[in-house]
Amino acid sequence: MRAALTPTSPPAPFARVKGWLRRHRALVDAVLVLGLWVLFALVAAGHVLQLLATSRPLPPNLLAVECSGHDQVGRCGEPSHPFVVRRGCRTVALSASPHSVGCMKLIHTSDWHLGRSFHGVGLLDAQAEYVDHLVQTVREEAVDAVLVSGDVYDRALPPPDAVRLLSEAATRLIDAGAQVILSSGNHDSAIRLGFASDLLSRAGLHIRSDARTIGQPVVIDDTAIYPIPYLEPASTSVTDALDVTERSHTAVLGAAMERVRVDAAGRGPRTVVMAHCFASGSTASDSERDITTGGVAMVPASTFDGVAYTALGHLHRPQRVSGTVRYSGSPVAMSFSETAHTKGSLLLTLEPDGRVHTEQVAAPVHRELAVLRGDLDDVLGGREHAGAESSWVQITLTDPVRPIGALERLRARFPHLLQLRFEPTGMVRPVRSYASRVDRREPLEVCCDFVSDVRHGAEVDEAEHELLRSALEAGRREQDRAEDRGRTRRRGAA
Ligand SMILES: [Mn+2]
Repeated sequence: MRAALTPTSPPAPFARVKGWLRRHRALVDAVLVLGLWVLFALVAAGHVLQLLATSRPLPPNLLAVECSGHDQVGRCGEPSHPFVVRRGCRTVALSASPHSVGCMKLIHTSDWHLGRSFHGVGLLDAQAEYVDHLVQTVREEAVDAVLVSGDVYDRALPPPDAVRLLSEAATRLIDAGAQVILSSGNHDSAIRLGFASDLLSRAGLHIRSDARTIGQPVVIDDTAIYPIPYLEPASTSVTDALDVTERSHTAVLGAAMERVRVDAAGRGPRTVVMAHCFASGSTASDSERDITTGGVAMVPASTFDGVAYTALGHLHRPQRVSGTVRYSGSPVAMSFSETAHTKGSLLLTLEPDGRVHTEQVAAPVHRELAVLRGDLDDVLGGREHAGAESSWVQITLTDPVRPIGALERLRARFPHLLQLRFEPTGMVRPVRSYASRVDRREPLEVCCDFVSDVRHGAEVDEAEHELLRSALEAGRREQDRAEDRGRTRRRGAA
């Protein structure tokens, strides 16, 4: 046979294995099925273990917010584990910080001026509306901290309603998941605002009004926030605390920032400063109490170099001084010069490398402002003024002769008329009274003009200007001190 002629070649190992497999088919099938089952069981057990280790029941009040391509971060308001990180359908952490997905969210606001009135009308309802909106924003955006850069109250001795509103605001913001950081402004009483601040900071309300604490940040995860209270250069407690001899805003803020930079050098890139001052390159409104005069109180924007973001207060118009130095502006308008402002807060998103994105979140408008000008008949009859009927209105009448009963007639159409002014046009310009000449002008400007007037027009020089400024400032501080001692000059008080 042909087969017998060629020697039988030994079967290849593959063929031998194949043969063996064919003979033991039942055994092979059993092993394969068992192996698959074991693998499946291991994977399943791994998942179950991982779920047991990381997944907890979701809090009912969870607010999930998309933060990156993979994870969602929400807040549940539980103090022990404020963050909930979800990956797919799993809860992967209950205590992780939002940094695990790269974002830290802050709200920058300032100049609440709680207790302020506007031409005799209290602004507390408007301010309470802003607080409601702020609490809602904190929840919706999962905000980590709310920064209020000074002028929390309108005056050293705030009215009881204003104190109640601040107390409620802090509680509600903390309940919504944010820490609250307040620094004092030139309107606040540092001591009064700073009451029990060490104790309150344990609950998430950080009040900084003492210059001696400058350089000690409020730390939230790896973000260091340095509140700088308003620094009055004429106050020895300020200059002593900062160890400076030169009594200027630039000197005291420069020394404060030096302390901040020393501490920040040992920390990560997420550093934020809060300050209350007049930075050069910014624009004032009519409702800020003067801390500036002839540039003396202006602080160069470069003072704040070296930190990721500077949250300024004092000016009521929202504005940008440089890319990372900004004013949030006041959330509520306090003068007719602010009619065109869009009021609100700044929502900051800090990236892990310290880059900051800012976005203005508009505040609710309690009542619009309107500024009208013209003859009485034009103002009363003008169809274009229909929108102003529900607004707080300032009207300037330009009739050559002051019309009789103008206020009553205007009030019938504009029930929220707050200010009526007369600027008659025509051949004869009546001599303006002192009251109208000094209306809406800063006291320092009036004093300087007075000096110049009695000197037959010779303007005040820089030294005289500075002298008048410090005299006025001393008077204001003395008035604050008098209020602090309870000796307010109330009508009828002994
Ligand atoms: Mn202010």
